[in-house]
Amino acid sequence: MEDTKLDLRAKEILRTNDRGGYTVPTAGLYPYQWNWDSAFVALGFAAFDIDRAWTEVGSLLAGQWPDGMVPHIIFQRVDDSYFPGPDQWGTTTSPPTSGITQPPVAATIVRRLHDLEPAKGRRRAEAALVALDRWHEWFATARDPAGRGLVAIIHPWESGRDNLPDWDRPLSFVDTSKVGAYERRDTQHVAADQRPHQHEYDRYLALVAFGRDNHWDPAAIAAGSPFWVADVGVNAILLRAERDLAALAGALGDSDIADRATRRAERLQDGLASLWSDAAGGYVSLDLRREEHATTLSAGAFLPLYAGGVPADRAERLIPTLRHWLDAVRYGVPSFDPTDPQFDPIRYWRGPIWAVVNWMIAEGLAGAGHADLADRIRVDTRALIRQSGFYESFSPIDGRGCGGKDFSWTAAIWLAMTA
Ligand code: 9WN
Repeated sequence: MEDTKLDLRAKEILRTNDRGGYTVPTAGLYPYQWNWDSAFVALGFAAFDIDRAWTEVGSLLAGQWPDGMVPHIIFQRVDDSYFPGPDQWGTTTSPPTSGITQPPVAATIVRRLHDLEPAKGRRRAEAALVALDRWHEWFATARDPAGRGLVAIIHPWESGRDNLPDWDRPLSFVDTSKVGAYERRDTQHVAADQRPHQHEYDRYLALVAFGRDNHWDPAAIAAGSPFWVADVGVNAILLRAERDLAALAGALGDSDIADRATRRAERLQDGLASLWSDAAGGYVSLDLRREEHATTLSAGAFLPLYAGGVPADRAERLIPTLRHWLDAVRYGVPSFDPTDPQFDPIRYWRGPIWAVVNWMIAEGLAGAGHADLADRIRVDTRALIRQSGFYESFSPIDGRGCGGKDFSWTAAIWLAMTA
């Protein structure tokens, strides 16, 4: 298909997945509103319908909890084609939501929407600013009670990179003996070899039960969650989001929020530095219960470049590693080290390429003065979509589409990379 037709198709996918003020990631597999998907969807809509982009942000932030958390799923309209649904989460909001969050990419995108048309977006940017500040403050308190500058995730789903090999060891400590029988719905939509294994799902559900049994109380979860890990992806995305929130607050003349976001960013900058592993040769996740760094690299290793402020000697190690990865596969960027034995080109976050991660890595590279590499990643992303269509993810080996098709965030990134 020619690029002009793909532009039209991308817009059509966003329109078709629009359920009235919020957008589902894809029909069938994911029938609800997801947090970071919605933020990227807003970026895509911004290429042709800025009002609709702001509506997406508004419906996402309307799901904010009283304590500031913005949930990972908003169950706008109950649909049993997805499991686990509202009953398993046992939250008490209306509409119901999950009890966990997702990578906080929203502030970065809200800043972009505002900057596109500052006068037109002012009122909605001001409302979003307050909600985003509360969400980031929640991260700083609920997920970093010790104040070490690293926020914890309590479930692999909070990383958005669900079955990354980084979670294998921390998950091995999660007791699944009380997980009863259940029916997975994901493998009814998508081939099982492109989805997480059953033993991982059992642990995902045990962690949902832990949160539900503790009424999603942040203090109880911080004290006892069997999974308490600093994901390099979430920490880098939050640091970038704090910087963007501070800039947005400055543009809107809110010095209180600007100061708070700047202070939080300074703390996160120190925390992120502690995720560097000389042994792995890059930034990795850290199991905060055991003080163990992950021993392998994922695409998250490059996200501190997107956060900004990576010291020159560390950037000098990351860039050759990225080039080496790109030379090892046909398309970049694989979600996991393609030279590691655990790499699997079609199994979800253990190898496949994700357009949204490519967008963040390319933004980071461009900002760090590596325009050539940023272009290469954008060229690959567009080539994958031209070859295979708007899939959820893609094999780095042969470019085939994996997971759900006509996927909202893939369409959004096509539009964002064209604009
Ligand atoms: C669980 C919606 C979401 C993405 C995640 C992706 C996948 C859900 C699932 O789909 O996760 O949240 O059921 O597999 O891993 O990043 O937000 O597209």
